[in-house]
Amino acid sequence: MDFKSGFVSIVGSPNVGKSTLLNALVRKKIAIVSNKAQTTRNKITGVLNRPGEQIVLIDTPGVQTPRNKLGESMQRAANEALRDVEAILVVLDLKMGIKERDEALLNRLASAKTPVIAALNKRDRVSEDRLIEQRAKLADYPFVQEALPISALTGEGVEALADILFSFAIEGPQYFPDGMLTDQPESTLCQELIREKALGLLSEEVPHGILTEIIKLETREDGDIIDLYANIYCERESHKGIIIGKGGSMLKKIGERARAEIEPLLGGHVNLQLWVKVREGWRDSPRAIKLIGYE
Ligand SMILES: Nc1nc2c(ncn2[C@@H]2O[C@H](COP(=O)(O)OP(=O)(O)OP(=O)(O)O)[C@@H](O)[C@H]2O)c(=O)[nH]1
Ligand SMILES: [Mg+2]
Repeated sequence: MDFKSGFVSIVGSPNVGKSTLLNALVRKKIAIVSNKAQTTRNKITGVLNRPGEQIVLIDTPGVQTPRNKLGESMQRAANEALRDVEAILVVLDLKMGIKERDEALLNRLASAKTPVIAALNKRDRVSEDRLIEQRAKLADYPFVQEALPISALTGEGVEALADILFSFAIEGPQYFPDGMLTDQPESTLCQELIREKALGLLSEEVPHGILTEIIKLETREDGDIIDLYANIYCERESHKGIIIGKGGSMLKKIGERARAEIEPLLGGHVNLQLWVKVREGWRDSPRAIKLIGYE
């Protein structure tokens, strides 16, 4: 029998759980997650394999009005992901409810020729009544073929969703070899994990202005230790102080949490060194945006 494959884009408002869902479907953490909006900054590819079939998922940045060049790149990435795919998976947040911006997105998808399915996420946080109420809202969007309640966090409904995704596979090539679950290199995963820990620990406006950059990733000659050096950029001198913390305490915490996840990923002891630097207005700098993976 011929191989079957297809692309499915994951779209939705910020913070609804798209990346959490990507990780749950792929069963590996390939995208970082945080409770701050606009965590994902680029397209992230995840691969689902079944015998003779493959679905390539594309996680996208949450849809939001851009305020700088980075925002524009993010919006473009999310828009591009709607093209040339077998299906579009819209993630909606049951807890927050279907809001104006979700409706704006759904309205845009109405004219798409691509099949649309919805994941009603965070089922673990809401009552049956809430589910019924939110599901009723989708009656206004009859082109949505399925609306499946799930919890990306607990895994409820995720396998059933995977079954639906595989139903969109059509005759086609195996795009990714067995065992390759993402297109992201290890250095990108490390860079992102450091940013995730910073996002989780910092509050207010600081997280949105953070950019991480790996400047060295090298196993020492004796093979025992991996040197990982990274810069954390922020937009203001005052933010730099917050990221470093009293006597370096915050930076230490970010480093410890990042190392705990990076070591199993790289499979060795990691000597992680972090530097905090100020780069004003980097979100409007093409060079900085390139670091995130945009050409
Ligand atoms: N309770 C609950 N929380 C969830 C669920 N899925 C995601 N979350 C939480 O929702 C927050 C946002 O998750 P993300 O996966 O980063 O959301 P996202 O849609 O990728 O966000 P952006 O990348 O900013 O667009 C995190 O705190 C997650 O832990 C779920 O099913 N249940
Ligand atoms: Mg995300």
